[in-house]
Amino acid sequence: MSASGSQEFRHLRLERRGPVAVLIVSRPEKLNALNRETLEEIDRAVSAFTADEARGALIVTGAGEKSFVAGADIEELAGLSPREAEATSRFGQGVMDRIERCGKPVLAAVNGYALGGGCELALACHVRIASDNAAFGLPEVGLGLIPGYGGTQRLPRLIGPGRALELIATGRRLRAEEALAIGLVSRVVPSSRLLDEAEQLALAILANGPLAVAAALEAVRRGSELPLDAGLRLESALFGMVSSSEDAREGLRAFLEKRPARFQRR
Ligand code: CO8
Repeated sequence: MSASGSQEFRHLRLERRGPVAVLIVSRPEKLNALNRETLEEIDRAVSAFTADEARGALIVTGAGEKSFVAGADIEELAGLSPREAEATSRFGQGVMDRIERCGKPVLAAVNGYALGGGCELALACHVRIASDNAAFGLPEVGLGLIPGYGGTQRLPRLIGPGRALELIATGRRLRAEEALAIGLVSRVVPSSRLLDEAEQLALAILANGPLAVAAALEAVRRGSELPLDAGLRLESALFGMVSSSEDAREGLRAFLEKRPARFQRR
């Protein structure tokens, strides 16, 4: 991620907080809705983050205090043929997949409306924390559509099919406290504290062995698609792999020597 990164984007801002990158979706006049160009920019920013060895974690948030991302851009959706709609859905799903598979922790700091594609963007992140004014929902059925950026698949895996179907079929909006109660987010904090809390959480993750964190992300992601016995085998295989790293040797030695570990990502 270059120092002049933010100049490369029209609808994003990129900031750095030490080892943490912050991607701010910024189309405030449209409540940060995802048009095609914004999705493409997110894709580029995530791939730059993935390649950037100096940045270990990414926070995704929205500009302003009102909205994280208010969905896909409805004006653009209205002009799509069925074939284009399917292709757009596949493209958006690919962007979300690349976030989920980037190998480093991605945290959504949900600072207001996370509706439709915005909720799906948050779902593709590994950790979600919300400000107390956040509102979540998959309102697509109210537009005569269904979620198309992974919502019908990731929401049930996260909160269970019964609750997910209720939310998807009614399209109703839920506030931060309810999102916390059903496990859609793991923390709710005052709006003014949101980015600091997300950064603290990112730094707490970064204090650990990066190869171990990457293996844990992979175990949880791939394991959620496997039967239990295959998931357990995957866990053991990754455990064996991580155990052979210098970082694992250093982590164990540091504990025994009663000192903090110095992980080197190898
Ligand atoms: N797309 C385009 N423009 C939007 C969107 C959006 N999703 N959301 C808000 N805006 C625009 C408004 O049109 C308005 O623009 P303008 O000032 O030019 O009229 C501006 O942002 C401000 O919005 P509001 O005046 O509506 O602000 P309010 O505070 O009154 O309301 C809401 C805020 C409740 C968030 C309201 O804007 C709203 O309901 N937005 C739409 C939410 C929604 O339905 N999202 C789901 C969209 S569909 C989707 O995400 C599908 C994803 C999968 C796609 C698959 C590919 C084919």
